[in-house]
Amino acid sequence: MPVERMEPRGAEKLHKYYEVYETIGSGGFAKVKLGRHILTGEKVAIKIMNKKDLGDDLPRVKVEIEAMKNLSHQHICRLYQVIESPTQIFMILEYCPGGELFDYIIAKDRLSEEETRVFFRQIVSAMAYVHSQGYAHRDLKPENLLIDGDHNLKLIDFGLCAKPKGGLGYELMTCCGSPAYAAPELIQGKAYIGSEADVWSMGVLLFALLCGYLPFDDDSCVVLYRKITRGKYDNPAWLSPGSILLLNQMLQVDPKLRLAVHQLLEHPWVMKDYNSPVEWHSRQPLGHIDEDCITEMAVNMKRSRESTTALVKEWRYDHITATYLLLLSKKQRGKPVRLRMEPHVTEEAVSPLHAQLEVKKSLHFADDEDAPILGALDLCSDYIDDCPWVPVSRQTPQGVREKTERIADDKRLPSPLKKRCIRSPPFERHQVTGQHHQEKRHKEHQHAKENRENVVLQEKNADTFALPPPRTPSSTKKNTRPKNVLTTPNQNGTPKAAGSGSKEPVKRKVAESKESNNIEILPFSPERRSRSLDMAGSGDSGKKRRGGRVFGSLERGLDKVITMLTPSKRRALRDNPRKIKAQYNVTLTGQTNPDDVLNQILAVLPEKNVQYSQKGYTIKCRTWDDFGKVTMAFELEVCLLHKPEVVCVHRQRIKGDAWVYKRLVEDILSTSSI
Ligand code: H91
Repeated sequence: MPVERMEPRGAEKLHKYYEVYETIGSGGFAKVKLGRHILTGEKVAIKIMNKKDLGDDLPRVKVEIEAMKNLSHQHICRLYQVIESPTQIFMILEYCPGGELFDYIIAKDRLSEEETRVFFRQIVSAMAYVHSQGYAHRDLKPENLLIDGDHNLKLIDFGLCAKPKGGLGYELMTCCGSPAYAAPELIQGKAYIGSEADVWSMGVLLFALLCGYLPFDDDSCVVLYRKITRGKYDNPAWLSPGSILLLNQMLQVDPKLRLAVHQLLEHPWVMKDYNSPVEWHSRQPLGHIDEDCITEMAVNMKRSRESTTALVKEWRYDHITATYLLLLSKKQRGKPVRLRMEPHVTEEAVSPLHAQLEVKKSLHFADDEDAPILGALDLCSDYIDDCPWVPVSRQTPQGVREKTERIADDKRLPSPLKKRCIRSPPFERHQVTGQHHQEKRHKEHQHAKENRENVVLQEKNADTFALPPPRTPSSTKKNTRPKNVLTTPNQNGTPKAAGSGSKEPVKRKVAESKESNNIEILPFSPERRSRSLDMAGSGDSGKKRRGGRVFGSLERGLDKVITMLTPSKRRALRDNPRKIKAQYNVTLTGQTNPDDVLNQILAVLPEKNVQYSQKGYTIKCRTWDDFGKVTMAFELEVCLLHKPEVVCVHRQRIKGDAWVYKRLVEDILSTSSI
């Protein structure tokens, strides 16, 4: 039998252990989705890569995986599991709900020295550890630092980390890497020490934290390289003498004159208010085995603790490693060290954990307030268009069609959104024997099947149609002023002219609102930037038309999706913008009419050479280079803030350089005069 048929395909394996939700970002050739580890109930980030797309970058992925297997530190994103198939690689990673540090900085414009210090100590801690393990990161930037649930930083993206030899430096010499953070010796093609180059990048990062922009920046790579090699930058007036000194010591063109990481650990600026050096040792060293986690796994697997320990110690980065590390993470956050128990064991002898998971699709997270909801809104993303594992429907189209129709008509079956409400005692232990056991097993199987079918239905729907038709038509435009901004959704379905009703004096964006998470939401401040925007790909990209999916013609299946939605979500789809809480990536407007805001943005996009597609209050934006390659993808969604009830714009970068994105969105939002 060919190997491929004997081994479960990567996608099947993934779905065996994880529930997979919406795309939360992308990086290079990877797509990142939110997921949940079924046995522990823990959220994870799933980095998905197609080997074919990776091409020559495949070795980089291998480098990243090997590095992450060797690194275990409180400020480094943890790798839990790697699933590889002949065509795909899935990396299961620690989930960081706070998103990128980059977004946090730009949401606050810049950070105070005190807050910068908190973050910078964590960066120094992570880097000292990385270097102590013999690695250099070589791609340090705020996009590669994520914020976890406790507001701590986690370093990601070890794809460029390696011993400083060979072609990896070349990547950073070209303009497509992260040249703004690259050390002078690196861009000059000199031999360099990785840790010294990392300190330079940390200096650039420190500057970005304290100032909200880059010390060396230019649209032209040649000019940018010249600025970096000269090492001259301006210190803005708000920097303290201590900050100016530290930056100067880190941004030394001669690497031998630059501070070393060990000097940073106890630098006076770093120690201020702490009076203690940075603690860089791992609080979770690789060799240590936690007995509580072993006990729980041993019970679950019906194995001895000894053999369970031996299995875990193999560190194969399979579901054993993932279960152990996720249990440990639960324990460290003070949650019960519990796995979902299944009363039965199947013949599949490889491992009970492995065997039991078939029925665990019925696991629900009713108690989890922020459990992701797989609704049509989440599925409409046309960035989620190429997941080979998703549509079981593609594998058995006939059967699925029958099932989906039946499900949609059958009001008794649980809807996907009811997933949140159905309580199938996930983390309770239950003794089930005899007939009860049989019945329960049957029920669980039924339940699991129904749930799976619902997932299939949603996923299939995602393929077939993106959104129910809005009250006004969707549109896809490129480089042309929207002829019909009349397409804006509004209360009575009457088309409006662009900007109509927005003739009132433009109110400046609200800056004083403090929300639950204590984030002061500030508008972008384009005036800080001296330079006007000159987007990559702004050339004649209008000539290029992308083939492929078109939003719309969605009527088929509309009713089914609507039926699956909760009343509030249904309302959201039809008439009103989404109501959201304040987040980092939200810009408040002073306006109260969401349609006006939407129209104002739509009117500006063509001027900025942004292609967009609008569905309801969401605008998916893209820019292209002259070769037809997408240089930037992001979404703007007009929403209503909960309190105060004002219109706001939720932004999400999907792809592209973070600072170019920042400038473009600043430009769009300020030109829209919202
Ligand atoms: N950038 C370099 O957008 C552009 C939430 C979110 C939450 C995450 C956990 C791990 C990773 C990303 C997460 C994430 C890439 C992760 C880890 C490694 C890695 C990659 C991603 C983006 C990709 C999406 C990210 C942020 C960085 C979100 N992301 N929202 N938890 O290599 Cl090691 Cl690519």
